[in-house]
Amino acid sequence: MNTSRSSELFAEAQKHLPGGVNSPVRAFKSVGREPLYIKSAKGAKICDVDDNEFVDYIGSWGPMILGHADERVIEAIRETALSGTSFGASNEKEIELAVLIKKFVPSIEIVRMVNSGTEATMSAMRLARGFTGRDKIVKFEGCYHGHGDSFLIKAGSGVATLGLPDSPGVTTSTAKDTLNARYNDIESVYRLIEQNKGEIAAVFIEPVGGNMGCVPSDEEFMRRLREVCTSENILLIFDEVMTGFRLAKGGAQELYGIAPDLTTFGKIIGGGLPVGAYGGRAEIMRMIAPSGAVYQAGTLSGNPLAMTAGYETLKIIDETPDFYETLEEKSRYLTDGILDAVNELNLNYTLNRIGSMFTLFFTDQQVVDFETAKTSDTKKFAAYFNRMLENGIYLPPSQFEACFVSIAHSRNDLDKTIKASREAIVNLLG
Ligand code: KE4
Repeated sequence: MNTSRSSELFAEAQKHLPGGVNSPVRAFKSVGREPLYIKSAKGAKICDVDDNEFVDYIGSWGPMILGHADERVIEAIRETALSGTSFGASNEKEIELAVLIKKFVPSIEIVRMVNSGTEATMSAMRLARGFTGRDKIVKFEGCYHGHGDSFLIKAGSGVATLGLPDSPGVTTSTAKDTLNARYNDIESVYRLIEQNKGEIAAVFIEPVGGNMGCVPSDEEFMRRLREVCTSENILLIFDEVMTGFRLAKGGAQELYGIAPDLTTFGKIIGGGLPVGAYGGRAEIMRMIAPSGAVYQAGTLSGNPLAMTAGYETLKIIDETPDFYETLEEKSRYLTDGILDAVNELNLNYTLNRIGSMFTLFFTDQQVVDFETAKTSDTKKFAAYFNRMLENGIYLPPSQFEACFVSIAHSRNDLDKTIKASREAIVNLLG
């Protein structure tokens, strides 16, 4: 596969950007090759600067659930842009998007728009501390909540991909207020609560882990987590930046039938433009300035252009009959096909899937948390990734990420992926 133009661009980029990229996981470091430079995308396909075309399972790390460059979204963005992109003032579109988010997610009574998932989780954390008067937070090893200092302790996604236990620059005084529990292990939560009685403001969780690879939470675990947070007056915060509007209209909280106190959003609600949001119970959210004393602000928050992209995306989902059923069908067809080859070859790799999120782990262990995810053979993953790329399939360049199926993936795309996966696995066996 000719990637000479990408190579040239990467060499140039490294003179100007840290590691040549604007987000670490894109550097392809853990798969031992240079990153590709993408010039265009449409539907389920992306095209690089050397005119190589791929079936895309990154979807910009989740936002592109409709597929890339959906005409209706592009047209709405174009139309809005003609009247200006950002005013730094209130506008009708921010209300429209807020109303739609509340329609989809009943636990949201009040919501604040921000510009990224990281901003959403950082703000939700400050709010939880302000509301409870407590300092500590509980997160789960392997979960990733963006790059806010308090979350960069045993985090997933790029932190795990690069094998960084924690990040320099996070002060010990910050780190001491972050407690790490084990995903799907309620006893580890109980122990932290006992050891920090009355000091924990919130438990942050990805209700379905997407940043250690795809790791769904156990229903009983989630039920007991809700229960103990309620009884201990600890806010339960669902980080649905990835799962929001991905797994169902109401996200993972709809699937699990659990109402968190706060939820953070990102990705899909921006329809490909930078949007994050956090919201939840009115009595909590009203503490956010200017209705309350907890400060949070943003120059581009709620700008009409990004609001339009998000609103149009959610509206299309809302108006497409059987949207999630179709997505489920496509995703099941794909992963059944991938597993057929794995089973026929008597390999016992683990494939976790929930809705249109999935990960093939190169381990024979059940993957239920970060520890078991880390038993995966990342060298095998890298070889599989590169073979798939050569075969025209673009997967997340890390064992510790989730793949995303969009509504635009055709049967032909899925068959091509299944065939490529079978070939890549046979190739692994040498
Ligand atoms: P952003 O700040 O990247 O918009 O959102 C941070 C974030 C928060 N919470 C969850 C559950 C997330 O998955 C993310 C970001 N996800 C990664 C992909 N695993 C973004 C990709 C990247 O870092 O380049």
